[in-house]
Amino acid sequence: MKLKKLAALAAAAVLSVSMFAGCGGGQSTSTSGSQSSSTSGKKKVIGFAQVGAESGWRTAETASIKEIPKLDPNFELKFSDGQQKQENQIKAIRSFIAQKVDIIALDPVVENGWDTVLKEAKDNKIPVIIVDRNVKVADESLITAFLGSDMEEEGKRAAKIIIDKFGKDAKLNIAELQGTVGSTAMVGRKKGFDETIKDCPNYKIIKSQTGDFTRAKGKEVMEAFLKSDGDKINVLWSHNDDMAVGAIQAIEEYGKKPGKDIFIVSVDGIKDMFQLMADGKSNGIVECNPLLGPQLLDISKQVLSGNLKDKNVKSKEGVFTQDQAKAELPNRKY
Ligand code: GYE
Repeated sequence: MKLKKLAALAAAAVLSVSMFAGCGGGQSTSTSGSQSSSTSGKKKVIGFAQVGAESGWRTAETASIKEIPKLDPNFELKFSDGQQKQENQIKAIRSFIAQKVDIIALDPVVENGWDTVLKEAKDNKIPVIIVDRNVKVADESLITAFLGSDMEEEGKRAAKIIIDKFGKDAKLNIAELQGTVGSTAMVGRKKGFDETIKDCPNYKIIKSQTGDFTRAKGKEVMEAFLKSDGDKINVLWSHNDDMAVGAIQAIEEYGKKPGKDIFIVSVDGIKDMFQLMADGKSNGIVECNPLLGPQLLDISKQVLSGNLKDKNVKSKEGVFTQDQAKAELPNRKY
């Protein structure tokens, strides 16, 4: 026990040094809302370990989470950006434990590898709420609650947009841009999509590679796909909008018309993608809601008052096609 506490304190010290150095540990931590509960004895503190800043979806989620102290001044938020690295997120959790936060909220970059650090949180009696992506742990009691989307359902919805357009018997060569390997968003979306197209004997995924959910990598990987199979690909299935935005640039540079020569479907629903769809350059969006701050606050209050209503809370989302893009654009909040 003593050793563990020392390790946690050391991790906190390393973190605060890197904070003051400006970057250092490849991870940044910030606090919003005044005085922590550990010093004032009043405010409840949520420590949020974020994945990174890889996409428009992520930026919107971070902004929504940072609203928490404004929505309820009895709450303070400690926010850490893991820069897409699990090791940074583990350090952040250890620092939150050392700072004795009231709740740890984790948006995990990948699903596996959290057992040890979440056990440390449990040993220190700090409830853990998993947000957005999920974790796989042997002991479910390490998790107090989960809030996020049904990623498998999103993959199914993406496949259905394609089936609705072309029918089950069409001959299609599909290029797939995968999200971060081992993340729930990638694993779930792939599974849901693959299972749904099993009914379509001539749908073939001829290219499939990760673009790590970023525009830059989406573009780079699509360029490589086009170079080898540019004349064969007629559908692009992208696990998120940002990679599709990058891929659309690659398709245009290659001399093809995105949305016409290549039918494009992606997940998230960021404004940039709605704009591209309104311009006729993409064909379908499966919405994934990043505005999770208010729901996280609500669940945190339930947990702290000992009245958790539901251990698994799903966020609400829809599906949009090209004909709806112009009308929906002014309503987009992210
Ligand atoms: O779709 C993607 C982001 O985990 C749901 O992560 C999230 C995904 C989102 O990078 O844009």
